[in-house]
Amino acid sequence: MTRPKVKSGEHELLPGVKAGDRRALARAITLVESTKSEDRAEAEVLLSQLLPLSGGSVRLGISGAPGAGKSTFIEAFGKHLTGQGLKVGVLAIDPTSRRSGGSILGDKTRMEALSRDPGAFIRPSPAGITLGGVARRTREAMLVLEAAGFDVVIVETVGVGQSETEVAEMVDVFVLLLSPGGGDDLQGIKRGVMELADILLVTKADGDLEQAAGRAASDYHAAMHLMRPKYPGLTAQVLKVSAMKGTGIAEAWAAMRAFQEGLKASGSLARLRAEQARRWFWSEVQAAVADEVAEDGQAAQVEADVAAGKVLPHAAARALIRRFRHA
Ligand SMILES: Nc1nc2c(ncn2[C@@H]2O[C@H](COP(=O)(O)OP(=O)(O)O)[C@@H](O)[C@H]2O)c(=O)[nH]1
Ligand SMILES: [Mg+2]
Repeated sequence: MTRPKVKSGEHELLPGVKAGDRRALARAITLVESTKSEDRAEAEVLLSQLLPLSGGSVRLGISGAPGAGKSTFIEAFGKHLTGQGLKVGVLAIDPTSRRSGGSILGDKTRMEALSRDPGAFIRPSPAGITLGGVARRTREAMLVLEAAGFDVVIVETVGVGQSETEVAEMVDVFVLLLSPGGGDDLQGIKRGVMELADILLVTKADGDLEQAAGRAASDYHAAMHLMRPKYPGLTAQVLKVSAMKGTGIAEAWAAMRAFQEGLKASGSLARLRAEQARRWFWSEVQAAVADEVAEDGQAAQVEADVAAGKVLPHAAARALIRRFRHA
């Protein structure tokens, strides 16, 4: 294959992505997910051409413990949005899917209607990507979807690990789904994840679970008032939804949109996105420096010395960088 695929300055996937062509979108995302260095160079050409077209989406993070009802909710919510003529992209981050092997399949069957919807584009987690690679891949895939004119981009993550913080750092509105009757320990959801939430949705507010959902909603409402708000004076809203009955979905969307609009009107959105871009930049600097240094012949020996307790990591890192800079 000849690379990069650029004709008269334009990447060959650019027109297709701009037109929202699904094949072009899928290929573009595969390209940005690739870790091969020749693909990386090509991805950077494409991404730099997409960047001026990006930024127009409502960026939503949706998190919650396994079983909280994320897939079912996203399907109903996505259909609600496409029903209004909006284009919806869904990017999944699921570090557990590689181990259990089951969740992607589950998501696929549950989001079947949405994945067939011409107004929606669903991209499951790629297999074999490192957690460190997840953030970049997702941000860049988000950029591709934005450039393609998607109105809403949803990043779905499982509420069990550090990926929540990473997702909260790339979206405008972070939504946490909690199922009723999850128990006192907040269903294994860490307090830290609760603190990231801009909006809490108590799921499965139907049938036998309806009462429990009401109780859970008041408990969470009380709990959120005891937490330090993410934005001064702005306590996270708690709403009840039933993806099964389709209730609360429109209200949830109204709350998310109002939240994002509020951030926009106050200038907070521009500041938030600028801060996110700054942090992303510095994490890329760290990753790039680490990559370069790891290739240095001395690095393995210094690492072994650190592991053996002969030298402290901080001192070893500084010494290695110094040597590297003068090389
Ligand atoms: N009663 C009820 N059950 C639901 C609802 N949403 C999801 N569930 C059930 O909860 C379970 C987990 O849902 P799923 O969407 O796969 O959760 P995820 O792991 O967070 O993606 C499934 O058995 C769903 O059928 C709902 O609105 N009402
Ligand atoms: Mg799921």
